Amino acid sequence: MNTRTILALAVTYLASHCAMAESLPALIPLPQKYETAGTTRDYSNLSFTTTDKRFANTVALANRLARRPIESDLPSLTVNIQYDPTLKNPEAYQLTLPAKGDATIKASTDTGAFYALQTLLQLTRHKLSSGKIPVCTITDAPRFPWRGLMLDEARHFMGKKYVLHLLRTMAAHKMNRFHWHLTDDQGWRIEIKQYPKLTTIGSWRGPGTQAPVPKWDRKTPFAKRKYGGFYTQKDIREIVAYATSLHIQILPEIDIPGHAMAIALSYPEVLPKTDQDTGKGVQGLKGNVLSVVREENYRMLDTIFGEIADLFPGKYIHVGGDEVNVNAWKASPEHRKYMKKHGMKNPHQLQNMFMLRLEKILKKHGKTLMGWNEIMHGGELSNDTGVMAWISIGAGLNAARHHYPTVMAVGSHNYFDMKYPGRGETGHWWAGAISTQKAYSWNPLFEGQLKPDEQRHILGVHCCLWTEFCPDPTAADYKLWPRACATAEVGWTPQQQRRWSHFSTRLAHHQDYLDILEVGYRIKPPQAVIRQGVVTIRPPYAAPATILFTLDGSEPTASSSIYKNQHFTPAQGKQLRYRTLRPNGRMSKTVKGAIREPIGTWSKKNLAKKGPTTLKFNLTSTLTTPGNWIVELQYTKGKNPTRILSASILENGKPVSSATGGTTLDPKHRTTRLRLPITTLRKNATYTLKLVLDSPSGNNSSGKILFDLSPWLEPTTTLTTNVKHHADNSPNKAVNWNRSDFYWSNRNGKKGDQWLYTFEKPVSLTSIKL
Ligand code: TNX
Repeated sequence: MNTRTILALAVTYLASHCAMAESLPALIPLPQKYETAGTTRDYSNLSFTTTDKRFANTVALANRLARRPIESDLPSLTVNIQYDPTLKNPEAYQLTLPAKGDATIKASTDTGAFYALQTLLQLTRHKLSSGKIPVCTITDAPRFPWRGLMLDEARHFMGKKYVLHLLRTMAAHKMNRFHWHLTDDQGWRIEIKQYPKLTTIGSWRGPGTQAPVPKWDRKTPFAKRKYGGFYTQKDIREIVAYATSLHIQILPEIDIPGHAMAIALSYPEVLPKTDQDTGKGVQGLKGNVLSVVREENYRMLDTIFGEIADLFPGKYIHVGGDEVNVNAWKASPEHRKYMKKHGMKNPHQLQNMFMLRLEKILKKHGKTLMGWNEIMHGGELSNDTGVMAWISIGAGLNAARHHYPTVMAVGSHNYFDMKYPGRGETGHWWAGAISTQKAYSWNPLFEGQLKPDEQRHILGVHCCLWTEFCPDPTAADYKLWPRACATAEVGWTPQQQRRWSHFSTRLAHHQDYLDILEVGYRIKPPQAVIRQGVVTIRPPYAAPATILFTLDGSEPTASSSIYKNQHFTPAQGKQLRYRTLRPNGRMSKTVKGAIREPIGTWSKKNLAKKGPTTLKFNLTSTLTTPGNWIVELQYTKGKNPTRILSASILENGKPVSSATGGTTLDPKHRTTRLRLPITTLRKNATYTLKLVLDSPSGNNSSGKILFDLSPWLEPTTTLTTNVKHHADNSPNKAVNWNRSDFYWSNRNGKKGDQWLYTFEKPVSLTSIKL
């Protein structure tokens, strides 16, 4: 190769990369194929045309949405929508934006054309005034046919305006299934003409009603007034029509036979007659499980599902089936008699019998049953019954192995009622905190664990917003977005094209589009870091961001100082308060203080091939004060479990503080910390941190090493209790000061429970949190 060829190659390489960086379309979900020469084209307005009737709806909608109120000499760009039968996937499209002449959209259905329009709207950021469009060709089709989102309106009622807004936001991300959790213990939200008490009684709770205030509302304004609401059938028809126009199918859910307290309060006769205490279900409630042997209940359900089937055009109706307290049946003589008569050994067989009868009722109304993964308990179901896996990935794999159409809606990656990680974030955390990265970084197909004929049964992905801790639309938008942007891409984009780093960069720019759509997404706050004695603030995301700060401990407001790479001292750092400001005036949560940069990492590069490794880090500029210093290991990835054997602080080469025995780090146990108390520091001494890590099965493991002063006292404690723990969340973990470890029992507290804290040395405490 001569110099010239090499130069030419280098230029081509650079050109293609610059083109990518410059024209990086902030599209979410990322299309299958995006080809561009890196040039752009100016235009004023977009106008859509077609000669094919099947695209009439999209053309009308497009002309309405894409109109930009601008005055300009530039020509408008005509987009022709054409029928292309070679596009086999009904949701596929091709969008061509040439340097000259008309643009084209090709699709085989109106849905495909609609998705091309969504891509075009994102590309042009319509309403933003730049009027530039990249010259490109996009060839696109979804990876999964099911890309869903669930909203629980039983716990808190959001109302029609919010639902319409949510549907629009979903469609903008090419999500096509809206799962509407319309009933639960705390409320029934859909008018049923033949059972009016479901809404006159079942939709209301709190003062002036028969329904109790749920525990999550006891400290809110909802505890003080009658709370509730429901959709009339007219509202439902309007919402369904709107969803249909956005190519979204609605999956209504009536949660039975458990989670049925709202039905039971309206029509108490639906409950089993019991001769013993039923105990409480997982969520601490009684009186919320329907009788499955009372014939009248099936007539009632037939009527209810008949009305529902008429309202919703989709294929499936979701019947819940989760968390049923089967003790309600065991405590009933009629149910015991039924089991005996039919040779049933366990009450889950009753649930199976109930589901088989519901399958028939739904079939009669032209619908197919779908339910939460517990519907698989107690026996086989029909082949076409859909299973929505929530409790674990394993539950989804199990359903796919049984060849049920399976939707992956697993708590650990898709439950957006879980908190975001970070201080000040609220919400559930039984499935762990869920970052946008976590929502993004998984592959629902599990090719390594499912055979191809099992993978075929995975319909797609689905995120869920349960609303116990989400009282209103503002909270709902915050919890859903941008995590649901991640779900949308997991469902749409081929796995080999998905990269978190690429996605997070696109997401940073995509926020402008979310602002246009008026989505109240969570704005990522910046983070201040201490590095070699200097405090700086790191920007929150990879797009221009405005950061507001104060140094007097007050909450930053729109008129506070704007951060421009100033340096602060660690003492100022303690007073520092800062947050992100968006162009529309919305702000992130405020963050206080600064964190220390990791002092190092471990990975293949510095770990021995197998067995123990000693790592050393200079602490001289870090160790500025005596106190309870903590070394924390945060696992990021890798197959081989790694353990910290010991940690010590060396003063001029001699250990002055040591600790041993951290937990083994793996994908389930991601952090461990050891305490290294320092009572005195010597002037001019050199300090070193010495760690011994052990990776017995190989060095495929990596993570960050943090070293910081503990904000707490952290006395050595043991905890003993007579309450049984759940899984490996044993009492000793609750007092090890590891934020990710906790003690967890599966039952509520009761009289006679004891927790005994023993401190190694006397301490003075103001409180103990349980
Ligand atoms: C479990 S997921 C439930 C819901 C709760 C949710 C909270 C499922 C089928 N049942 O009733 O709202 O956890 O995360």
